[in-house]
Amino acid sequence: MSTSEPREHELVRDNLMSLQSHVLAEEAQHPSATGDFSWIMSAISLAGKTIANKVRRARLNDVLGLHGDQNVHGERQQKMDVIANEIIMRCLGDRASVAVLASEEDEEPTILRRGNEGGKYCILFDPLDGSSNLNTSVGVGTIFTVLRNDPVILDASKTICQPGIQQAAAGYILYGSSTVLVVTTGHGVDMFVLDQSIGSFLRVKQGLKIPTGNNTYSINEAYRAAFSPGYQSYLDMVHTKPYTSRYIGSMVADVHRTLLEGGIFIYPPTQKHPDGKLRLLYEANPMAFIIEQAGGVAYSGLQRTMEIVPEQLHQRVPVTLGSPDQVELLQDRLRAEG
Ligand code: P6P
Repeated sequence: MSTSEPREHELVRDNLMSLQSHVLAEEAQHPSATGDFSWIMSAISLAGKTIANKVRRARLNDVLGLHGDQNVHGERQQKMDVIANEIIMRCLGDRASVAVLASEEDEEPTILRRGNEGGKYCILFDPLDGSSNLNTSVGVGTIFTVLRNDPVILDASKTICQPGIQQAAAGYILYGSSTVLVVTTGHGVDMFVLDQSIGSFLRVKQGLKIPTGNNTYSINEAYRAAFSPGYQSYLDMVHTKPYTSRYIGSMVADVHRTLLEGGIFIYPPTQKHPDGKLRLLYEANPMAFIIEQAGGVAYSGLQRTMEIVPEQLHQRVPVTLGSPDQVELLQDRLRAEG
């Protein structure tokens, strides 16, 4: 190599990149960026680190178990649901770029700024999805989506009812054997792992792509009797082929495995939840955004999840997401048998 050519050190290709550096580098690529979004990711990162610490110490701090009240949906609320919700509200609440916050734990959105008071973004989140698994140390997670605020619409509940295709960003933080943050801003999917020794999320994967060819399906078969014929026919099919079943019962953990290894995750309509159990705005849509950005597909029944026009904040939908080759096998049955 001539001395005039720039010398690329082998470590330069694989430099050490924190979430903060990554977000600032992304921001620098968009001259019109104002830094507002960077502030939001900074707040989400702080909330994730704080919740991770609380989750790991939950039994030691005696904050496992039920909070006592029911949440707004009449579901049993875990103490940690309340703690995680408060942490996120405190981390995001003072960011000038936030207009509206909406949580699974709160009936109504929290309006921080409206009209010309500023606030470019609305953040919707499930603060601790799968929290009922905490007492057995199963992976749980925070799911979030970032929507653009429309200051003309003064009714926050209308502003946040945007179809998933309008998401500005989405992600989740999995509190598992490691604390993993996965995020997309519509330009691919990036993955970070929390290095607790330095308190920083470090980038470990860029441009994640969901694998194909993995015959793994993830569904709670206990509800099979309530599934429509198409789902039952799909299950009959996979039972006759070399498939593996993996179901953790914590959406963030099940989707994260599906994203990294391929396969399909399914939560169909059931007798107890005829519209499906999972929430469109702050569970199905953010996960669908990530999976699609990674080259996968996401449906609610036969409809693309991200094209559903939401009617209310806590709306539930069926969820089918994963590798295109796997999802198509189910969609075929739903089209043929309903
Ligand atoms: P089921 C956890 O309670 C949750 O909301 C999701 O994280 C998970 O995918 C689903 O419910 C599990 O529901 O009915 O199989 O226990």
